[in-house]
Amino acid sequence: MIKGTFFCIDAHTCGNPVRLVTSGHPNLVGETMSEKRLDFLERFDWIRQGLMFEPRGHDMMSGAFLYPPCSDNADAAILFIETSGCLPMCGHGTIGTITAGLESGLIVPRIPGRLIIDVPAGQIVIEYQQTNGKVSSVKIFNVAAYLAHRDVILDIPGLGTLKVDVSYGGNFYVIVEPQENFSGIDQWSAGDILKWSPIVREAASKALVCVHPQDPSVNGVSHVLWTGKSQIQGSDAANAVFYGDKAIDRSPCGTGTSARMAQLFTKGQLSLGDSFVHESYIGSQFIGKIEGVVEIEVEGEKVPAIMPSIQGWAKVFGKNCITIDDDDPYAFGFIVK
Ligand code: PYC
Repeated sequence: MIKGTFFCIDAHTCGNPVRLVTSGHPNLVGETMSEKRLDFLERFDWIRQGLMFEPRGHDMMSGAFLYPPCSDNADAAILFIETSGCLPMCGHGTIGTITAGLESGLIVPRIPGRLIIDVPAGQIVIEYQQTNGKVSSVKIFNVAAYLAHRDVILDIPGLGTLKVDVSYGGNFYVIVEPQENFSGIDQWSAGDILKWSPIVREAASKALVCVHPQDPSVNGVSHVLWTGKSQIQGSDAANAVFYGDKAIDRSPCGTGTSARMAQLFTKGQLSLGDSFVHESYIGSQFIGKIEGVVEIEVEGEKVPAIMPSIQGWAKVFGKNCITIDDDDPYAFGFIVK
């Protein structure tokens, strides 16, 4: 029996996939996108698995549903779906969703060039450029980002000790900079990153508590951000972000770039107003900027946070109609480990 039929627009943001699902939206319970995200995960996760995992998706697949806004001031809302679950926020996913949504007419702005979007992590503002129907650039004014843990020593069996930071930019990131037991992403193969990331993530998860102070449903270290020398002219830094079970982000990673800027700001290496061109593992670039500085309260203490922006582009390349039929033994997908 066919359980669902989903029309999709396929795009990529600086190389990383975004599948915007344009029909087959389940009705979600909740007042906010955070509550709707939890409802989706509890009752409709088969849709994510069917559309993201092989054979309809792949290790890097990620996507989104557009929903009506939850807040009076917003234009629309986004639910992110990924191989790893439903992220509270996804930068490359937002850039792809906004591009595909505007170009297809699914998103109609109240003020041309500007959108307010509800996402599970909070509310974001978008500024975009569109000429003759095509969107050439999307800038996200992201949720507050902050350094959650600094200079933590992790013991990684087979690799040795690593000194890491954990920073929040819409998801919690373990950030690993070059040091004795890690020579930098320019020296490591993709295979090395895929091998060590899950081990580092598990070690960080065991050692540290990461819970967002304003929304406890946003918790846990989900991503590992490795740094190293950049290869492309104009980049201020380079990174490779690991997520899910086997994915390296092909884009420079929007929430990762936000987390990295918060880390560098708190450690005195970036200041208010600085821009930060961040390079991905395939050499694509996002332009980050520290737009504002605020304080947030974490466990009764005021900690510095930044209001980051991230600017990038996406290209739409196809449309498809995907069915999930429970007659198919792989209706809900699989992951090869
Ligand atoms: O761009 O925020 C991002 C992201 C998260 C995981 C993959 N990309």
